[in-house]
Amino acid sequence: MRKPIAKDLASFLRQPPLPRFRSRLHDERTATLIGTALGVAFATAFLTGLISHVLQHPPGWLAHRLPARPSWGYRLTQGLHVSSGIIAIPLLLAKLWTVYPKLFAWPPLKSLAHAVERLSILVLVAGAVFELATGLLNSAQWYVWGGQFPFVPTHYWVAWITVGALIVHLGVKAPAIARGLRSPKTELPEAYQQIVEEQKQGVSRRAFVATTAVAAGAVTVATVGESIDSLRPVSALSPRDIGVGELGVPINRTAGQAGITADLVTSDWRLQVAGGTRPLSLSRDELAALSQSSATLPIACVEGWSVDAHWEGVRISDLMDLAGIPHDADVRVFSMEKNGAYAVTVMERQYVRDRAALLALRLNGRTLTLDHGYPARVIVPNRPGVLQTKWVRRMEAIV
Ligand SMILES: Nc1nc2c(c(=O)[nH]1)N[C@H]1C(S)=C(S)[C@@H](COP(=O)(O)O)O[C@H]1N2
Ligand SMILES: [Mo]
Repeated sequence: MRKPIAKDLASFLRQPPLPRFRSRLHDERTATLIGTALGVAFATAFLTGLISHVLQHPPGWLAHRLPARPSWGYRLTQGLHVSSGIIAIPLLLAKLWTVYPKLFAWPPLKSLAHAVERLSILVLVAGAVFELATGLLNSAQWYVWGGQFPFVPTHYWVAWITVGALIVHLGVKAPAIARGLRSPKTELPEAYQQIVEEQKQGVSRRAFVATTAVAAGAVTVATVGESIDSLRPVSALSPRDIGVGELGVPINRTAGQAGITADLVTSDWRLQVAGGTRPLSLSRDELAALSQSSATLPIACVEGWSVDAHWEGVRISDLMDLAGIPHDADVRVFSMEKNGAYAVTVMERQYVRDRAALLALRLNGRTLTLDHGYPARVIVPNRPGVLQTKWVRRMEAIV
């Protein structure tokens, strides 16, 4: 009596009745085509993410080598970072759909190498989903994780883990990728030839790849207007609308959110410039009476939006000279803000001494508004928005 059951079980285990997938949409070529586009998007997001990380948290050996030019450098790389992440979303969905039949592969683990491969894919998919989801939510300023985990270091370290898994994946899949990249016309295996005919009724690979490309293009056009002004009218889905905001510039954190109230910046506000041979304490009128400079520089937020603006104020280099601060000094900038992550920032000497770097008093032809950093704020070329300190009260040479 027992034997047949054991036999059945054995044959069941050898070949369980799992679904079979024969469509070309799940084959190596489709996976490779979509995977290549996804790989390019991930590589772009990773490299531009590294740039952003280094600019915000420069390691000591690099701190003085980061260039203050071109002034639009960070605007470009961070725009690319956010758009490559957004374009990766439809690409990742298409890729997962293409390869999900592998979930039903049998046996699930053939060897140690196979186990490592599957584990790397698990890490890769989980990491990719995490990065794209947190990045998208962050660009929309929807901080759903609250105090659960800090976005910046988590997004940064998960990126490394994901890229590590991606490299393992590419190594393991190199032969399949090579096959997938070859022209299918010359390489059609026979068994495959036979099912091509019966598959012709379904969605063709070309249609699937084209649909994916259209979806990827559409999300890009619909969002990239937050950093390319001329595309604003068609960018209905931008995480941020750069048209909203006082004086033609959006506001990432308002004075209210930063705890800055109008009565904090009454007439007794003074700017302190310390650490040099001639410490300064200047009222806003005194700052405005100094020689004024102007510059057209973008605010490029790490969250993706960016916009060019015309700034007027005192050249930071002039101010440092006036205070007797040496040319090779880095400067610490203090905001009136008490507890924010950007209340105190460091400005390395190459930014301090750039001729376009300003302690701005005016924006787009008007006095700064409180939300834009009145009475005075920093604007420096090629730096992330988070370092463009608002409501400055003190600048101090680091000696
Ligand atoms: N003191 C202080 N400065 C700050 C911030 C802040 O939270 N506190 N936010 C920064 C961020 S994230 C950006 S993008 C820019 C935006 O400047 P804006 O609000 O004038 O557009 O200000 C920066 N300066
Ligand atoms: Mo920002």
